This record gives sequence, C-alpha cells and structure tokens, in this order.
Amino acid sequence: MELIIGPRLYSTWSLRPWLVLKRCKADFTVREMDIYGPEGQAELEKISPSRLVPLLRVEGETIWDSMAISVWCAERYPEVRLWPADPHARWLARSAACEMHGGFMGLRTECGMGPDHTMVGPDRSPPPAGEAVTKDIRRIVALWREMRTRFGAGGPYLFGDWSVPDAFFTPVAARFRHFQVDLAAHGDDGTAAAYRDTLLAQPDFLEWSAEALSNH
Ligand SMILES: N[C@@H](CCC(=O)N[C@@H](CS)C(=O)NCC(=O)O)C(=O)O
Repeated sequence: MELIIGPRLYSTWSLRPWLVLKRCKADFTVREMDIYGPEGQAELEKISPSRLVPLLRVEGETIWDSMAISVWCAERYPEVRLWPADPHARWLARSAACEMHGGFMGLRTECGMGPDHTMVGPDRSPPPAGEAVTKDIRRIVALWREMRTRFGAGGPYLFGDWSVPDAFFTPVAARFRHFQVDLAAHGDDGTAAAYRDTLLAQPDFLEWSAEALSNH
C-alpha cells in the first residue's frame, strides 16, 4: 500500500490521511512528490484522476481525496474506531470533518501554506485580520468548544478519543500557531487553545513536522 503525497511542508491535504493511516498502524510506504514543479505536474496528470494528491494505492486501485482515504481506513480497520462509538458523537464528528473538508475558504486563503511557512519554529507570520478569515476562526472556535464540551470527557481530542476530525483539524492547529491567531479574541474560553495544543503535541504530527523541516 502506498500513500502518494505532496511536499510535507505545504500539503495539508496530504497530512490528514497520513495521520489516519498512522493511527491505524497501517503498513504503508510514502511517496512525496514535488507537485509544484513541471515534472511533478506531468506525473500528476498521469497518475491522479483528480490531478491532485493525496492518493492511496491499494489492491490495484487508486483512491483519491483525503476524506475518501479516511473513509476507506475506517472500513478496513474497524477495530481502530476512527469515528466515535457514541452515535450522536459519530453523526456530528462526520459533520465536523466534512465542514473542514469543504469549507473555511477564508482561513485557507489568508493563512495558506506558503513557501515561508515553517509549521514549527520562530519564523511565524503576523495574524490575519480579514473579515472572511475572522468569521472562519470564530466558527472553528465555537465548533471546537461545543464538541469538546458535549463529547470530550473521555480524552483530550475533539470527541474524547482520537477520531477522523482530529486529523482534519491538525493543519488548522498548525495554521493557528504559525499565524499567531489569538483564539480568545475570537470567543475562546480556553477550550479551543487547549485542543489546538493537544493536536500540535500528537507524536505523529511531530514526526511529520520533523520530516517536513529536514527535507526543506
Ligand atoms: N479535496 C482534496 C484536495 C486535494 C488538494 O487540493 N491537493 C493539492 C495539494 S495540498 C494538490 O494536489 N495540488 C496540485 C495542483 O494544484 O497542481 C483532498 O481532500 O484530497
């Protein structure tokens, strides 16, 4: 099984299914492609149905899209419980992950993973201030607070134990840190900041960040 990803430093879409596969302790190799160069673009054209990464190659198929790969993992590794066991939590966990997967364009646009982005380290960018990004941050803070308050008693993740939404929100935590986003100024009572720090401290994420920086 092979996960094909973009450059670790920039490809937040690649980070998500990588985190999910790591949680499953899946036996997989990683191919990191330089998708921004002409050779990478030509290769993408050949191997990716959507011309995007990430891709998971398994049993002769190419599964594309980070959510589709995560759903495949939940099907293949049911014992890992990638979605919460409680039905109400599970329904909303899917909503939360899908909202992240399909939305927050203000945050994506203003807090992009540019060439100067260092995920960790001192070279951080100034906080964003636009209307769209502010709205997105307020929404994320409210969402995190509601889910943590309602379902988070069993552990430090969004729904207590680790689940797919945690993978989808990990790049958001990295953006919040990198862009020095003041969560309290966006309605946080400390819940969102604590959850952000939990995501940034995940051993798998630290491994990804270390690899990203070592190849940079
Ligand atoms: N919805 C897709 C988005 C994937 C995506 O946008 N991938 C970017 C890299 S992070 C890409 O492959 N870009 C290649 C290009 O724009 O040529 C997913 O979840 O996998």
